[in-house]
Amino acid sequence: MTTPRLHVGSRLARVEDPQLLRGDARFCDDIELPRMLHAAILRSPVAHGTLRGIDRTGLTAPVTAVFGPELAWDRTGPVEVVWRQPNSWQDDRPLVDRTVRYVGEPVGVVVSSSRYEAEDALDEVVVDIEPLTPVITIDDALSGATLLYPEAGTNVFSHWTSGDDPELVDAVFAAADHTLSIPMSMGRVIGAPMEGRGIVVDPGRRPGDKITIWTSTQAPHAVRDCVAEVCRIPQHRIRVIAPDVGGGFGVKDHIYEDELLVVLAAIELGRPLKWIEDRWESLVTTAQARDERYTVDVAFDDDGRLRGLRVDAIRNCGALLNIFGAGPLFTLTGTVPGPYRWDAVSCRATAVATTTTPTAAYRGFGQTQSTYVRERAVDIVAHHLGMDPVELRLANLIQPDELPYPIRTVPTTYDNGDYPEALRLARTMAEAWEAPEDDGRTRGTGYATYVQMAGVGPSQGNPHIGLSIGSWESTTLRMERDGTVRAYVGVSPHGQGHATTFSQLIADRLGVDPSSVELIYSDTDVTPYSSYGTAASRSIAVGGGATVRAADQLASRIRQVAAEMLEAAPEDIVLANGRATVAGTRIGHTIGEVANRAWQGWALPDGLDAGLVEHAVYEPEEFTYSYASHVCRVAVDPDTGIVEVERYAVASDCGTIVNPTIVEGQTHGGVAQGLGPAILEHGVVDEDGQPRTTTFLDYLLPTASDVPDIEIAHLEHPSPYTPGGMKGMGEGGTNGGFACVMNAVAAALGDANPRATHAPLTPTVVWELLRSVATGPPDS
Ligand code: MCN
Repeated sequence: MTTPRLHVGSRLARVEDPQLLRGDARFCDDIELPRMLHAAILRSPVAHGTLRGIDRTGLTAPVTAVFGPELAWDRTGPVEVVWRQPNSWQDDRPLVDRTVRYVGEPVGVVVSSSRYEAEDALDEVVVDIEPLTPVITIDDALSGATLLYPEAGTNVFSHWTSGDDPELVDAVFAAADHTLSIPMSMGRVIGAPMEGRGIVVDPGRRPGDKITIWTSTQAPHAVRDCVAEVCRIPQHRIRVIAPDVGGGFGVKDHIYEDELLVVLAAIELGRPLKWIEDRWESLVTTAQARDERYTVDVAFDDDGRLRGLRVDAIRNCGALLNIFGAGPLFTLTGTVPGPYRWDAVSCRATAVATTTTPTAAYRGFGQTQSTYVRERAVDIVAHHLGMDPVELRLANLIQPDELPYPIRTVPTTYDNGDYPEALRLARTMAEAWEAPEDDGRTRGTGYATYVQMAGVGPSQGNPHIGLSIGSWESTTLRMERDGTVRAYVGVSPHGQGHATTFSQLIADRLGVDPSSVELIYSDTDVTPYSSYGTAASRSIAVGGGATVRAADQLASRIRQVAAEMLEAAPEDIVLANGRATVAGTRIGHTIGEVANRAWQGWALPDGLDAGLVEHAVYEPEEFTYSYASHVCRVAVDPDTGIVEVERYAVASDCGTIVNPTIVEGQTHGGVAQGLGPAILEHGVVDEDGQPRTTTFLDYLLPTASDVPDIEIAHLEHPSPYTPGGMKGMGEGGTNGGFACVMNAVAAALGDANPRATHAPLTPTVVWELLRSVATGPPDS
């Protein structure tokens, strides 16, 4: 059957926006309950130490309760790591350990009738800690002089190799005309969603009552599962609701230790309890990202042919392995070959523990890093050979007729598309930019080309990579008696516009207007299960896939009922414009009339049950691979080192585009999140393990004035796998944006190009690079 395309592909205005713009949205902090108390979290003030307990003797503030670590000790189950990378020893860990390992680590909860009083009490309660030596950097961790988990005997959480046989890689490197070994690094990044984390817990009045939790999360079912396991409560007694969520970017894809302590405290007190993260907590205690170091070896020939890639990546995972472990490092190594034909690729990955805030999921989840190391290396190769970086890329890109194409580092294949066309389109857009005025600043143009792995699946592949959850999604559709539709989905949006795009998908298949579809999500008592909610750019490919399936099933059911009413064959019934008509005639009924008949339950076709409800599960057959080429032009001020991103263009393909405006918005936001950590954002920790970027004066998020207009050109090769042909793209802008800006700044630095391999390139770094001697990596 061909895909109906009336609303799919249209620029329908986001149905989510009016309430957000009018201030009518309901975030976690807007939840008010009778008898509700407020929590503040007791945290470790030091990076490393032995927790002796809590001293309440100086307490004068009026508090309802102070819970120390004993709230968790001996009464909770372990917090599980659901994705365990090779050779990993931390499969789970206690909710509150007897050792603290980062500044801000939660060790207890203060509860009072107001947050102000609870905060005052925090100053009077002493967290008693015997200090230990902090371990801050990757080198500190690898030295092993101080161990975070002495019982493990190492600070290496996990390590593995992937890709081609080392002998093949060595042979390719030996045969190549040139090899370069390039040191690179990427600084620590902080997610910083506009709305911080937060949780409101209503434990019910009596032991055994249902516990209702409102929390700012991307994955309500994952929160439910974790609360049940850690707090030892049957799952059916827990209801988790995500109200409106003001951004997540990966950092809200799991429940945190402090939030679990709030759940325990609420149960203990038998009163509703609210905790809302403040900005300091958001910048210090919410999971951070990256903080990685790489050695990138690249082999190539005189004519610019890329031959071999060898990446040694080390990630600072911080104090503990989060729910997805060192997953971003796994994705980095899996996706590093990108859209090029290599003769051999291999990777070595090492995840280390330090006494810093844990690093975990953040938009890109390793693919920003893989794009960066590869695309930066490709530019350096072009620079080394004196070739045009675009021509060098074009000569090495996988051609459309070579797809599907096997990936050298993971046992999957790229699906379809035209990678060279995206790059050519990006170049055409850049060539149309007017020449800049000579204002004393140095210009540089940079490119980045990538393939984005999205829509993870199938589930049966997960055990082979150590992932203990599934990758499928499901949707239940119910057409009401008047022909309006309720769609219950497992994915849980927090800015991606699902209510708009999912209704577009459904509307076209049922022949109704999108305004008559209501999307219902983010409530574990009401919606279908989703193991990890909205993350990994999977919602439209996997959740949308399930929705398309359910809509097709429901359409078939509506056709059968209509056919009986119209004395026609079901295959002759056309659903369009709110009517079910016999093909080629104007004879028909409104869809509401047909729906009413289905719910009345009489005069239905033989064997057809009453009602109009369909449920469909979609298990992805394969990943989807969207792709794009980015290009930007930067201006570097030689006196200050300040970088301005002046022009930016993206040519991208995410299969069937459901809503171009939303896809473009996702790309804009993604590019901003790529640009920021390239030139502005840097999470800094001092030698004692104290975070130094604890306000937005220190941690420089890009503002509207830092992000230029972004031109976007679309290609559209529908996925051969997903129902509807959609591919995921939500993280792509970030993946391309980071590498593209890094390459542009490096180009602006001219001969100094190869040295700009350590991100971020903040004004100070750029200023210093402009004044140091250019020394590229030696050609061996
Ligand atoms: N879309 C479309 N047609 C396509 C592909 C996408 O219309 N072919 C639209 C859909 O509305 C889809 C959205 O674009 O929901 C993003 O696409 P998808 O790749 O399916 O990503 P998800 O919806 O699963 O969102 C997750 C992704 C991730 S992993 C992060 S991190 C992220 C992001 O989305 N965090 C965000 N975008 C964000 N946007 C906002 N505003 N806030 C965040 O925290």
